[in-house]
Amino acid sequence: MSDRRGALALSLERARKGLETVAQPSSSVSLGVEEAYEVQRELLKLRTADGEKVVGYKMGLTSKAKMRQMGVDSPIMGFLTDGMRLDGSFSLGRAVQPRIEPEIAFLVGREIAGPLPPREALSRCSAVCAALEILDSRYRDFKFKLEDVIADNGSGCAFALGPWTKNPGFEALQGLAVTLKVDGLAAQQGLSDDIYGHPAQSLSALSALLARRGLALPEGCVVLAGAATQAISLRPGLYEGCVAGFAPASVSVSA
Ligand code: OOG
Ligand code: MG
Repeated sequence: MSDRRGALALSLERARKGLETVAQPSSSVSLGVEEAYEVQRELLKLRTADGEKVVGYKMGLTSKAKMRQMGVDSPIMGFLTDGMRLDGSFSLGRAVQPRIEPEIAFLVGREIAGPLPPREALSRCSAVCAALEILDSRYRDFKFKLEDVIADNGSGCAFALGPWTKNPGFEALQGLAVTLKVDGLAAQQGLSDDIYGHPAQSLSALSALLARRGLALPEGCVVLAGAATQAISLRPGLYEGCVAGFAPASVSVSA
């Protein structure tokens, strides 16, 4: 590991814990995508050394809505830990500039050692659910380039899952309305197809990104496929991530 990667990971982890923002690495150095993933790996080492466990992975920037919103045009992956999993509530005091977005999540039933095509990757998932992701960029003004956001674990902060439903198969996951509700009212609306054409395509892309780094998706692992809509700023209220045909994921946000 170069000192540069370790130092960047440490500054991002300090910013996360101290609820501060830092300058985007791209403002002073040219990282490149591979080195940015190495910074992400160093970040994960810091968190596992603190007792957190990896419970899954997230894909990000898999929809046109998100790519446009963030000005980044390439999908990315990040890790999810047990410390990021929410049990129905979230306090704004945990984050600096949080945003929320509706997602679809997969539960891996049989190891996915990629790269696997979408239908095959999906067939190894035992269950699917609606989910919510809370993002919190460690960068000033929530602005970043591709390498910056990869290093910062895809702006990952927290996630909530709805009840798991048996995997209904590829066709049944096409064309489903994905809605973010705030206090019962629709705030953002998209379709499952907005996630990389099909959320299973996102799973497939994740399996390839991991395989290039010698990693697989183990049984029991959770995958967030990426938001179908733009993310919105988080304020106190009741948030629901809804996917047609599935029970919603909900989070009550307090000041
Ligand atoms: C990057 C993370 C994007 C998604 O679902 O598209 C993401 C960001 O928008 O800060 O998680
Ligand atoms: Mg997301």
